[in-house]
Amino acid sequence: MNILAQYGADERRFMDAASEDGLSLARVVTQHRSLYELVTETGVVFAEVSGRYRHEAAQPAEYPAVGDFVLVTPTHVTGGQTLIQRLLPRKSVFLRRAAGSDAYAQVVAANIDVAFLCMSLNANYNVSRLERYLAVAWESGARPVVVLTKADLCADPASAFAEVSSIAAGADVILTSAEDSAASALQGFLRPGVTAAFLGSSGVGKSTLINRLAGEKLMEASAISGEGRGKHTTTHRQLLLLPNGGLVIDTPGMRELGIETVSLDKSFSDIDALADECRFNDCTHTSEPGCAVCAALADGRLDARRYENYQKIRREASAASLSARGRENAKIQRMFGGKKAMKQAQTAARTKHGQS
Ligand SMILES: Nc1nc2c(ncn2[C@@H]2O[C@H](COP(=O)(O)OP(=O)(O)O)[C@@H](O)[C@H]2O)c(=O)[nH]1
Ligand SMILES: [Mg+2]
Ligand SMILES: [Zn+2]
Repeated sequence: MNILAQYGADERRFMDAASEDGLSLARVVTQHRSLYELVTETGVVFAEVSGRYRHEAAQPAEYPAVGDFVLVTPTHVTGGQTLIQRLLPRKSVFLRRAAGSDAYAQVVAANIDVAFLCMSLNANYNVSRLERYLAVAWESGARPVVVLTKADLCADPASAFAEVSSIAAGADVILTSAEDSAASALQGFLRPGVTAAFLGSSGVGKSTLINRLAGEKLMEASAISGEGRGKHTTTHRQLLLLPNGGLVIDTPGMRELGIETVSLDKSFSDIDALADECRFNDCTHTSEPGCAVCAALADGRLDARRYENYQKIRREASAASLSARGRENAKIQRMFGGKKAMKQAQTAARTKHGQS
């Protein structure tokens, strides 16, 4: 089997690559700042984006990230380093918003089929945070699966499981602990060519689960292709090929998940259904007359914590889309910028107002 097919490339990816003369297909397995580690049909290579790519990329999310398929100019053409020339369309993308002033979207993982949302049942347990992950995951295009870890550290895992199931409608929920063979429950979601990303706070047990899935037989792409000579690397590869053929992405733990875009109708389908009954189509479910969401909140059908969290996520998502629009305007400003264009515009404006 072609190594790229093992790494999740389907017919469509191969066709995309075949239609581009001189470029070949690759998948990003690790990124260290501007240096990428890629799987290509001849094994693992290090690469950077081309000067043109850098010039044309308008924002961080347009750069390749772990899981992305890219088209590269191979070394036998460049005579030097492999260069990434193009990013192929993402079939799914898990985005977060950077904290602080640098409010750009960041790609956590691309082209994932399953998003394992990991939360531990000890101090990390926080239903509102899970709702936030679910809102982002449903929007990503991947299938969300909730993985509750460290059940052995929880006095009553069954009730935690029930609570999580009640807020995660539409997503599978899996309970794992250090002792059981959790790997087998997760294995059910993985098949050859399927990519799953492990997401969640640092310390919840993502790497532990991945190590269990991988066992001792962690496959190295360079070994498979027989191109391993002198290429031993100490880098921690984020995208891994499992012995059974599935692919997993270990993401660095996130302290918090800043919202970029969300799908509230899927993650809060209960509130979405209530909202259909509100008197006004643009109801914000705060103080409008005839608000079915407020009514459900008042008579206890809707949990106050869940409602507050829904409003919080909604506010963050709309602030994010506003600032994205602001950046778009700033870009247009830059495009029409340049002193000459500005002077021409000023002259035209004065003429129009009869002041010339
Ligand atoms: N008690 C208990 N500890 C666990 C379990 N899974 C992982 N740990 C421990 O939690 C710590 C963090 O695990 P790690 O996999 O590195 O978390 P990550 O940051 O999400 O990748 C390590 O000390 C693990 O040994 C579990 O199911 N039960
Ligand atoms: Mg880890
Ligand atoms: Zn309403």
